[in-house]
Amino acid sequence: MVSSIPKDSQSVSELKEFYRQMVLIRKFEEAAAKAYSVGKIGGFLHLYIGQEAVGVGSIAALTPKDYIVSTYRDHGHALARGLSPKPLMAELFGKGTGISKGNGGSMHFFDRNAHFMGGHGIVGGHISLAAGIAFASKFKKEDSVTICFFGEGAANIGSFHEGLNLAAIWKLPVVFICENNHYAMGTPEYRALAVKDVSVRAYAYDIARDHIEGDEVRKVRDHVQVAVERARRGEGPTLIEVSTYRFRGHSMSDPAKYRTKEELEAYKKKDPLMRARHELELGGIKTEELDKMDLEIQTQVDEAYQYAETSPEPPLSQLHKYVYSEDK
Ligand SMILES: Cc1ncc(C[n+]2csc(CCOP(=O)(O)OP(=O)(O)O)c2C)c(N)n1
Repeated sequence: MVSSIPKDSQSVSELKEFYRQMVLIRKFEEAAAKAYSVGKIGGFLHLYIGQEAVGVGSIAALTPKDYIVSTYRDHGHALARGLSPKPLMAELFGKGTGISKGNGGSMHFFDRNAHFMGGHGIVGGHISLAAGIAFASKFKKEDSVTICFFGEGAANIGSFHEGLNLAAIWKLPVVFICENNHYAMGTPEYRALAVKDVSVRAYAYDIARDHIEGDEVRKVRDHVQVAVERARRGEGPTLIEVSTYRFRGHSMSDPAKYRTKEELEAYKKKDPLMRARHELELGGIKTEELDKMDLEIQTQVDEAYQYAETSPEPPLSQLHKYVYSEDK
């Protein structure tokens, strides 16, 4: 691991904030996994553990007026956007205090005020929705950029190509971020993907491209920032592939037998949290301070868990609400 040491106090405090967000995501998801295994969470639960630096670094390049469109693996993106862990955990528990009022669950976090436009369960379907959101903000002259996260499996879906084509033609302010964790459920990328690097598909639409390793949070932010600024200047979309790895199975029901222990251990050596922690220590932050931070975040997660557990179920009368738009 080649470490890049934060050079000044501003870089140290920035990295500290990124570390805090990444630890929050990890501890939030560890708590969620525990709740799932004792039956407190139903439906699906896809964990982001191992990929934290991608969401945190990318979202750090945005302003509050920018939009985020995510997949079913959306917990990390929502937390990096600054959404409170309490309504997010309550959503996992299907409670009425959840961010989507308990109607959506893990895959469907949504917060319009925070410009967090889901949480989507259909692989790749949301990529053309992101192009639509970018079109709307361009049309309304909002000066907002949309970023859209998806996996390498989604890059083989028709909606990926439709979304990129329209975004290119209309020079939409959108950044497509492919989080290549090398497996689509149990399918390794080489069995399903015709290219070795998804970002080369940008050539087919004559748009900008980039490729980054996803274990260094500040590097991810720097690269995504270039693309976000390009989009904001009206110069159109970028397709970025970020190479990353999920440490857990595809979802909680997947024991991940299709990959070797050795492969997993090799990627764990590139854990983005470990890297950030190491760089902070090299930048002069004491281990005790980082341990204290970890403990404070654990308390925040424990409180979110408690909030979710003790929150009421949504009322039965809500069952058909929020399904179709209603007269105001
Ligand atoms: C259109 C569609 N086909 C299949 C599925 C089932 N499915 C859910 S996740 C997934 C794998 C997607 O992998 P990838 O896009 O690489 O994202 P990752 O899960 O690795 O983050 C599949 C096939 C689905 N939800 N939607």
